[in-house]
Amino acid sequence: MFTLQKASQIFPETLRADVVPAITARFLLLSAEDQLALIWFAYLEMGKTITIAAPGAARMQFAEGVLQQIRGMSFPEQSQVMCDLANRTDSEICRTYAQWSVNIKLGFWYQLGEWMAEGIVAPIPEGYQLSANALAVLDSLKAVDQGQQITLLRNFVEDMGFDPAKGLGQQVMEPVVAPTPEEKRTKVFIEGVINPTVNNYMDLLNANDFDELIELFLPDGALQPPFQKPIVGKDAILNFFRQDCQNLRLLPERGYAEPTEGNFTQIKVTGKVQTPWFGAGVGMNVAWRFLLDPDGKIYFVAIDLLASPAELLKFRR
Ligand code: ECH
Repeated sequence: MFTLQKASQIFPETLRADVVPAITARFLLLSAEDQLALIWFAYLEMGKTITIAAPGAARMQFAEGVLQQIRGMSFPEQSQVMCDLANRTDSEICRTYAQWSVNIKLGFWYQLGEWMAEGIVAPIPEGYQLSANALAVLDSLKAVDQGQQITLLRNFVEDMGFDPAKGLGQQVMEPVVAPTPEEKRTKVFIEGVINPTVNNYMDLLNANDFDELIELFLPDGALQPPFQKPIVGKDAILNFFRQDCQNLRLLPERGYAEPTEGNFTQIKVTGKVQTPWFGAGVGMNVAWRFLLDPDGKIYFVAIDLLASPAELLKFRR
């Protein structure tokens, strides 16, 4: 029988973008000042080719109080708050920040970035010199593809702040959007795979229909997001969908299904994913590795960020 551990190893030939955790680890060794300046330089550089969408009001309302508080501070105080966030100092603002869902955190930094550019919030000091290590990390970041770059930025932002409960505390998230009305939904076509569960998974996630989507999973089913531990059980997965997966665009391209032990089926699909933050501007190359039970329910699905576009075509035979 399959265990979670064993399930997570299906399709072992899939090459993930391991540069992401590698660069993240090097980034975390830098000083807070270097971290903030590096993100600023990376953000400016990326802004030349991709445009970030301004977050909606629904998302921003939760960060509004802290943002206004920061806006009212002197430049040195503002710089201190930003360094505290990067240093994960135990402070009021750092604790509040840690409770926000990742999209609220990104919206918060988006606003600070706007205010830094407008001179309302302390900028990175003019002529700031990155340390040699920070320069090397910035170079590595610039060398990876855009899907990997935005994943790195998101990781950096997600890890800031002070969380005494280490992610187990109450999370503040933006309101859940209504599912797309039936007549406006689209259907994906996956070359090489005709499987109702897999197609429904893609279509329901694209329609933000999380209540139906979760019914595709077994009660002890698991979902493993890129570079994370599996999320186990329907409640936890549904919570993750509502919090992290609104308005994603899944564009699966092709796949391969094969029977495996115990009448289970393993299916690998590759394609692209777009985030609402960058829309069609950034297509992340991903693989979905599904393990379905004999009734077609999802026991396990992993989403991997692929090392290179060549991985989109790699299927073991
Ligand atoms: C400034 C300087 C000071 C410090 C900071 C600054 C601001 C930085 C800002 C950064 C903004 C970054 C953003 C990044 C967004 C990244 C989004 C990503 C989304 C990936 C989603 C995927 C989804 C995959 C999934 C699939 C499933 O089937 C199941 C669910 C799921 C400059 C001020 C900090 C503003 C906006 C990478 C891959 C396909 C697993 C979710």
